[in-house]
Amino acid sequence: MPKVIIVSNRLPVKVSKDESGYQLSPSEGGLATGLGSIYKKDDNLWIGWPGLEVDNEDEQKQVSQQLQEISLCPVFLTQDEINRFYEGFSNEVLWPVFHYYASTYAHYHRANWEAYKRVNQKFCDMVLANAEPGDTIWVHDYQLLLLPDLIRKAMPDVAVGFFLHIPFPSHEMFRLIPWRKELLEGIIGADLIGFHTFDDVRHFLSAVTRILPVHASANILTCGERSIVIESFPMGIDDKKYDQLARSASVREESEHICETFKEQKLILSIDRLDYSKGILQRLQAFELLLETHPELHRKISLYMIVVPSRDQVPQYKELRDHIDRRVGNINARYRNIDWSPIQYFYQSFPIETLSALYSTADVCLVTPMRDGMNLVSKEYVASRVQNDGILILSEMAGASKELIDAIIVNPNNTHEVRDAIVTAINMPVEEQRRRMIQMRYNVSKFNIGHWVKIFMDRLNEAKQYQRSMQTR
Ligand code: GDG
Repeated sequence: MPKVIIVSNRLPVKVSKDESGYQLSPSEGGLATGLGSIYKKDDNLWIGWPGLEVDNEDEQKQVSQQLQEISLCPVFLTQDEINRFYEGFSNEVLWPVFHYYASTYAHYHRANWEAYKRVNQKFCDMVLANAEPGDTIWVHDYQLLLLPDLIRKAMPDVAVGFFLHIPFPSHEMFRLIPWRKELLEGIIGADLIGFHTFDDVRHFLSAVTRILPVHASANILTCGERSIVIESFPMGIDDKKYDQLARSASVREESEHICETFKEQKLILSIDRLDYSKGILQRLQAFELLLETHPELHRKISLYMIVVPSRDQVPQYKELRDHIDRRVGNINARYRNIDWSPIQYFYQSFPIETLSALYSTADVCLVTPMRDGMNLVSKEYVASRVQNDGILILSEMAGASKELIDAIIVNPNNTHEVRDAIVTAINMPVEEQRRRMIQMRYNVSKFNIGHWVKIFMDRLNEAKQYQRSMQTR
């Protein structure tokens, strides 16, 4: 029976080591939940890096066996590969360029590019060791752009799908990368290429038709004998999980405690991974402007800001963290008084129950990335608002803004506009909040993660069947 193989840089599991050996704890992320319906079935599997270095062969065998029991298959990476393929190329070329930060943060080192190629080949070898003709392979994200073509060349009779979780930049930005041609050749090895938004599709088509000898008609790319389908598939979340969490007794108890702590204040929530693309410093600037120009709001609002540690061994991220620390310190030092601090700042990760309690309690959720493929936090906030109230302020640069049109949409670079949006939000009548929230909840629930997985897989099967019918003509 044909299998489905999911391939992503990271496996959906946290692997840690203690005295009794390796411990596995499943990831709670949305992607892991959504794809759980696939990789846990029949002989299907998920291939990826387990997230820690295991250099001893016996230990690698032991970890592989443990992972195999839960349908996961590890690709082990050395420290040098992690430094060059992951940090050096994925995070210091592709991430900044794709988020429009090329001139500030991109570093083009040939040795890192060579490592990127080698590691994509390593993933390919693992796919080939497990795949058979007729199988379906779904490759995820910017760390594996070369993989679709490597797989297709070695095993033409499999269906290959590719989905990019981050934005695809305009051609003018993409063309800066010295290895742009090779990257595009890698991606178009897939039979179906998916992005979060129609803008990403447009940018991709524009780049690929300028750089490679291919032809595009609507969303179909023709490359020699092959036809490749390019489409947008906006990713959803596990809405029911957030709805149920928000209604659970333990989360309600935690919410009551938060309400009590911030009584008589409007609570504004912000949650991001530490990243320059998330617009954290610009958000703080808008909040400071609010405090400066609206003294009547002092003691009446609090910004609850969670920044989840990420890539903080990389110098640019460490620097960003220091800037955030300083800025928060300055704002609090300037405006706080004995019984009120304008910003509650946490540089740590919280259990999902605490996130749920914050989502359900916060009057406003402030999501203002400078650029974001989708942004799941905005959807999780909506799914948690079981009373149909609350206001989402959302950056127009997040993919989610194309769907959550009942949010207050802002340009995150416009500090005055973000400041005004906060004022509008905290004064918004409940009927207006409900009208907007009901619409957004409908959207988040209808186009949830299950729907996303289903339409991508259905479309991939159709695309491959079309390919086969063209070849047998
Ligand atoms: C990439 C793209 C795209 C956050 N803090 C905690 C925690 N989180 C969880 C959230 C959410 C996830 O992390 C963050 O997802 P985002 O979508 O907001 O952002 P990225 O991590 O940058 O994801 C993005 C996504 O891929 C999917 O395609 O939307 O554009 O950049 O789920 O809930 N989870 C826990 N504790 C925390 O403190 N447990």
